[in-house]
Formats: sequence, C-alpha cells, structure tokens
Amino acid sequence: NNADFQVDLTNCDREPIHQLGRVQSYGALVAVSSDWIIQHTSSNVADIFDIEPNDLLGKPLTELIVSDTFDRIRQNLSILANPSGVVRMFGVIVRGAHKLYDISIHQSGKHMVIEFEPKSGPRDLDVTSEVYPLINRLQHKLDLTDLAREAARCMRRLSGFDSVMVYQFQPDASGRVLAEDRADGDRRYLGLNFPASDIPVQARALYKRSLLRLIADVNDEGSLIVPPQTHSGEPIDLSLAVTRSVSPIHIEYLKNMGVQASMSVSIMKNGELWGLFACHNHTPRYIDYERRTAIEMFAHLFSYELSRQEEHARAQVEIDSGRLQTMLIAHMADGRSLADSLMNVSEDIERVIPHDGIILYTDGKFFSAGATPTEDEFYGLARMLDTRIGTAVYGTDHLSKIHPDAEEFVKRCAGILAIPISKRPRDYIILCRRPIEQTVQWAGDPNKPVETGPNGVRLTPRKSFDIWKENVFGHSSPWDLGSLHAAELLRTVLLEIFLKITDAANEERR
Ligand code: BLA
Repeated sequence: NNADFQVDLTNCDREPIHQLGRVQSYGALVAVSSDWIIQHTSSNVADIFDIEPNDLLGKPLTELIVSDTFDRIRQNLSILANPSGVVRMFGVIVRGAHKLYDISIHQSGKHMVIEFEPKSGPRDLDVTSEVYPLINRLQHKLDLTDLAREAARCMRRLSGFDSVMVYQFQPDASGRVLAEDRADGDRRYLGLNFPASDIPVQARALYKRSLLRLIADVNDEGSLIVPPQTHSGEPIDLSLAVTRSVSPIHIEYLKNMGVQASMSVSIMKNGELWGLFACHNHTPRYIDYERRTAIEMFAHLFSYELSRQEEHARAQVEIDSGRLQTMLIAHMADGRSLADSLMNVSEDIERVIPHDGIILYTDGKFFSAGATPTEDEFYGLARMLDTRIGTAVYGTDHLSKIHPDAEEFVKRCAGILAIPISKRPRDYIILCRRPIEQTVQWAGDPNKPVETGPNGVRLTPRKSFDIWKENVFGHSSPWDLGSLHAAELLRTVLLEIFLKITDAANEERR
C-alpha cells in the first residue's frame, strides 16, 4: 500500500511521486466520475471557494462551474481522451465565488480531474506576446553554450525567478548546468555535474509527460485529497495535475540549497527529455497558470532552436573535416612526413574533436603530444586494440574497464578514441582524454559550511557533486556522436592519403 511507503535515500527511485494524495495550497482539485459527480476534493476547497468539502462530495460538477464552462469541457472530450491531454481555461467564473479562476482539466484513470487556481487580479492578456520577441533573441546563437545562456536570461525575464539554470541530461542520466543566470550576478552551479539520482528515474519519466511544475513555497504543507483512495483502493494518479504536491525528499534538497520556491520546465528534443530549465527563488513565488502556459510555450520553441543549433554543429563538423583534409594534403605535398603533418594540424583536430592528448603510431614509430600513455604503456594498449577492434573507429570513456592495465595511467588518460589509419591494423591515431573529474571545477565556494537536514548532508548540491565524482571515477567525458562522426571522416581522409603514398612509392619502384 502506498500510504505505508517510507522513502529513504536508498529507494528514491520507487517513491510514488504521482500518488502523494496532496495538492499545493495555491489551487484546489476536484475529481469527478464519468457521470460528472464529484467524488474527491482537496480539503482546501474551503479556502479557494469558501465551500466545505462535504458540501461538494456527491454533488454534480455543475454545482461548482457554470453551464458555459461545462459545455466547453464537454466539447474538448476528444483532447481529454489522449493520455497526456490537458485542457486549459483562463479567467473562468465559478458559482458563488467573486474571483476569476484558471482551470486545468485532464483525465486520470476513471476520473476527470479539474484544478482551480484563483486569479489575484484581472487577466494579463499580454503574456503570450512576450514569448516571441524572446525567441527572436535566440535565433542567431550558433553555439550551444551561448544559446543556453541567452535562454536562461529570457526565462528569468518571463518568470521573474531569482535564478535560472539550463540543466542538460547526459547519456548516463546525470546532468550538467550549461547556463546560469542569477539576479545577484553570481555563478553558483555553472559547469557542475550532478548524479542521475538527484532527479530519480520516475521523476524524469513524469517530466516527459507533464512539462512544468511549480513548487511555490517549500514550507507549504499542502492539502490532502479526500477521500484519499478511489474505489480501486489507490490514491488518484496526479501525474498531470498542476497543483500536485512534490516529494518531501526533494523539498528537503531545496531547503538545503536555501531555495523557497522552485519551478522546472522540461526541455524536450526528439521526444526525449533533453534537459530542464531549473528556476529558483529565495522567497516563496507563485506565478499564475496563464503565465506558466506562456513559459511552457517558450520552452517548447526553445527545443526547435536546439535542433537548429545541433544541425548547424553537424554541418560545421563536415566543413572542419574538409578543411583538415586540405591542410594535411598541402603539408604532405610540401614533402613533410605524415607524422609531421599530423602533429602540425593537431590543434585543428582538437577543435573538431576535443581531447587532451594525441598519439600517432605509424611505421613502428611512436609520436605523442599532450596527456597520453607513455610509449611502453601504449604498446600494451595497441596489443589490446589489435585484437579488439577492426578497421572502424573505436571510442571508450572508460578505458580501464576493457584494459585493466590502463589504471596505471588513468590520471593522464581515462578515455580514448582510436582511429585505425591504415589497412594494416597496426597504425593508429589515438586521441586521449583526461578523467572527467579533473576537467570540471566547483563553481561555488567549497569552504562554505554545508547546511544539513534530517536526511543528512546527502541532500545538498555539494554532496551530490561529490557523489557524481565518485560515480564517474576512471571515466573521461563521453565521445559524442559529433566526435565519432568527425573521427570517421578523418579516418577516410587518412586512408586516401595512405593509398596515394603507397601508389607513389610503387610508381617510383617501377
Ligand atoms: C526533483 N531534482 C528534482 C528537480 C530538480 C532536481 C531540478 C525537479 C523539481 C523542481 O522543479 O525543483 C535537482 N535541482 C536539482 C539539481 C540542481 C538543482 C541537481 O537546482 C543543481 C543545481 N533528489 C536527490 C536525491 C533524491 C531526490 C538523493 O538529490 C532521492 C534519493 C529526489 N528530486 C527527487 C525527487 C524529485 C526530484 C523525488 C521529484 C519531485 C517531484 O516532482 O515530485
């Protein structure tokens, strides 16, 4: 039974965060059965409408909403039949109340869930028109970091939160703060990485379906849904509920960070969760559903800008590789050896495929620059590669896993990208990367005392950073698709050059 589920730091992945049976105080929730009879309400309906829960339970929904609103809901039943379908209405009247409400409607199991948030003033009709000028500011950004930085600024404008971060998920579900924009101009978390467990697997799955959550006040106890269980004996599934209360574990994390309100907005790319805008405020902060909807739209449009940027980066790799080929051929036409020529363009290779060291092994000769294994260490590695890889490019971010001897030189080289450059399996270019924990720095002041809560120091970003470092021990940063693609192009270029050299040699012999 979910009510008996006790969360601790070892079972976070199993906390049923969609079934906590509670809403935040900024809204009220009612759930109706298919005949539109109110079966559940949050106990704060008394604050939101001045009606006691018992006066609503068992009554038709039309006791609460006017017939015009009811008709609009029924006209949208096809949207609501979609598993992630949500209908939004702004500035709606409610019977007996003197305010306007924003409402959100969705289907959850056998129930239709309707949430009401009172508007504090009149409707803010300009909010959607704020989005497009902000998106225009992103359109000229060709570099991912620039794009993310500008998006963080725009998001801070639109949301009014003190601090906005762009958090990007990595292939292992850990995350990295790509951009940070703060009202105090500080850099607290920029460039830092956090382990996958900080945003557990069920939360990431939920954030793909429900794109925005607002935690308006970490000290809000929220309000229970009554009765707590449906006929099937389970609490209502609140996955798509905009007033859903959040995990107490995460609340403690936020408190330890000194944050009193948090809003995160999913950034989707190709149907996957690419990252989040993580917005924080040092005081409680509520923003209404209409503005939250505009913010969601901004995040949505931002995804298109991300795809455009990625497309540009891919095209750039092709151009850079072509340029590299021209340069190599020019060097060699000047009568330089391949080794000489390659070492000459190593900075250009660096630009296309970031690395910390490079080895060239050709015709039994070893050349190296930067942080690499020594010649002796390389021979062991080459024996492994000769048996393990064929003629294709091979990359690993955890070399010691497949080649235990690499533990000896892990401080210099934790990951390699091996490019076989001759038909014979013996010649290689090997690009090396240092361990990842050496290449990131703690952005804040590591000497500041860490605040702890009932679950100890674990729930702080500082401790998360340490845990991330433990998790990635012995790893380099991963070789992304762009690097692998560039390496493949480089291999083709070099094979061609090799063929020319061999042909020329044969010609001379004749
Ligand atoms: C949710 N954790 C989250 C969210 C973020 C983070 C952004 C989304 C909810 C929100 O909008 O605040 C994590 N926030 C971060 C990180 C930074 C940040 C990494 O600002 C870095 C700067 N969290 C833990 C541990 C557990 C955990 C150890 O650190 C459990 C073992 C749980 N985090 C947790 C859960 C949620 C969460 C359960 C979901 C909250 C919800 O939506 O109900």
